[in-house]
Amino acid sequence: MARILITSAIPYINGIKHLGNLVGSQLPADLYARYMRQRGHEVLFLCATDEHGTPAELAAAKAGKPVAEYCAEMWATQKALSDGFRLSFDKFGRSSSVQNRALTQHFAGKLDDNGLIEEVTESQVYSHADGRFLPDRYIEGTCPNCGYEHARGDQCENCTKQLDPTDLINPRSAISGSTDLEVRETKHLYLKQRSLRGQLSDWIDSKTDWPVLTTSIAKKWLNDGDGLQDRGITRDLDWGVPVMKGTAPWPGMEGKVFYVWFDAPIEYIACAKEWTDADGRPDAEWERWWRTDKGADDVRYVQFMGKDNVPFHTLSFPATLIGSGEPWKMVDYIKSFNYLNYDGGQFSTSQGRGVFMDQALEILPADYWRWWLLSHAPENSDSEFTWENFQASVNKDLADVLGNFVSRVTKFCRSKFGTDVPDGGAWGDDEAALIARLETGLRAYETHMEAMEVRKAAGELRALWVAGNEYLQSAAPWAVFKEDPARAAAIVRLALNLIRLYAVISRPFIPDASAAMLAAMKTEDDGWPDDLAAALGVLEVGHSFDVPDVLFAKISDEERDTWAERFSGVRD
Ligand code: B3M
Ligand code: ZN
Repeated sequence: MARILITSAIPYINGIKHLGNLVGSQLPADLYARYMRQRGHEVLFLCATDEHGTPAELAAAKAGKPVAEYCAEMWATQKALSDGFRLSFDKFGRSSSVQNRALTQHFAGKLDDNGLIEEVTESQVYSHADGRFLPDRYIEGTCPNCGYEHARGDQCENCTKQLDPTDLINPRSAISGSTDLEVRETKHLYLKQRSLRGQLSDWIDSKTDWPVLTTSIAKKWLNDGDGLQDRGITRDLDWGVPVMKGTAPWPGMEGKVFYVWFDAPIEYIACAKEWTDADGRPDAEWERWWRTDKGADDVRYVQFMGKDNVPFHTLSFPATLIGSGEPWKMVDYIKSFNYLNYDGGQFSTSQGRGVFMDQALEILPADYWRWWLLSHAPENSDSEFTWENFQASVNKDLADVLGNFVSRVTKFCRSKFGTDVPDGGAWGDDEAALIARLETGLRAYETHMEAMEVRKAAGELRALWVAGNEYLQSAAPWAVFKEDPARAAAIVRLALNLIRLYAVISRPFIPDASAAMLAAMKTEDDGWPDDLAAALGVLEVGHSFDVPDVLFAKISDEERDTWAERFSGVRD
């Protein structure tokens, strides 16, 4: 038995997440956590909301609420939705927690002690009307290159030219529209990442088993062009972790906060502390997951995230951990994802384009989405959600293959033998062939799950469902019954046990359907089927069962068209 620490990238607080966000980190992380628990490992699965930074402030302003209140409400909303999708976090924390505040300040202090922090004076745009410094992307103006009138201070969206706010013609605040702007001097803390370059490079080189997507992004930032840059870790904002050196004030940094990307990954650690603090357990409990001097050296730590988050997890956060000089657990494996697109374009939070987590659950239960999203996870390339494809997968895989198998077997048994596992007959060559096929498929499924090859795992699971259907079709107990009822009973006995097997092995993908199947078979998941033959004999002669309600309803063309229409525009 191993100990596995699993974190998902922590979703930003500024609104409800779309299905592209979900499949890019939280959902595959949940799949892996569920599987590893089922295999008997000790798992700690953490996620949280990422609550600091300008987007949080602006979203709160738009909602007309104080930012702390907005974040608390949105945390509750996101928590309810992750429960709705059956994301099995051991703790869904908050980066604004007192634990994260203390740890973030602690890390900054350690980095400073180790000579890795530098004070830099820079000039930044201050807006009198807004009473604040403006981050580059909240300054708008005309692009000097192409004349586009809504260019942002960091980049022109129209011609893609990288800009400085001072390049803009007629600059104005993107928040208030005010042109009453002034360039002021301000002081910030920089983390001297360049001096950690050698250590980071060695560490990344030691990760020979990482997915190409992860390693290629890490190496690009480490080596390309200017390479690793020192990084500003403070901001002139009101909302965030106040800049302190440990528990001491930081002279000259009053009123400033840490940059959201500095404190957000530290929340992975703080979240473990939130988890134990909530239950009043000692620090030793979370430290055994995070401190290599307190037992975490035998933890396997796996992170899940979208590809845009990879540089922060392969360079910035490791720089914080290494630079602290303390024995923190470093990540062992980073599973990263490409993007899921929506019907010919991109999912977009700011434009409200695509299907969002709350809307998805209004339409259909979680398992339908979990199955489609995971079986189409954007692993090796971007993938695309279309309503046709969603309908086809649900109807075929879930309704025709799995759902139909369960309903056919249980109904046939009820009509011919009643609702107890029937006695009689014996298994022969067909059953031996099926079991051999299942044995091969199940071990392949396990291999893909271990390796976090999500699509391959889904494909193998589907193939296992198909094998059962094909067996049932060719064994044809309904035909055999007339001549040889005992033989039909033997077939049904195997098929009923297959329902149980499917419930157990499908649990990580479709936990609710799995629970419904186990309840109908009046049985439990009592462990992974390491011994397949034994697992297919758990439901013994005389064991009673129920015919379950329809597990998966088919999506009609009309529903598909209605939803496609409903989600064709933007969300209000
Ligand atoms: N919140 C970015 C995102 O939502 C960011 C991830 C933080 S992981 C520490 O994609
Ligand atoms: Zn331009």
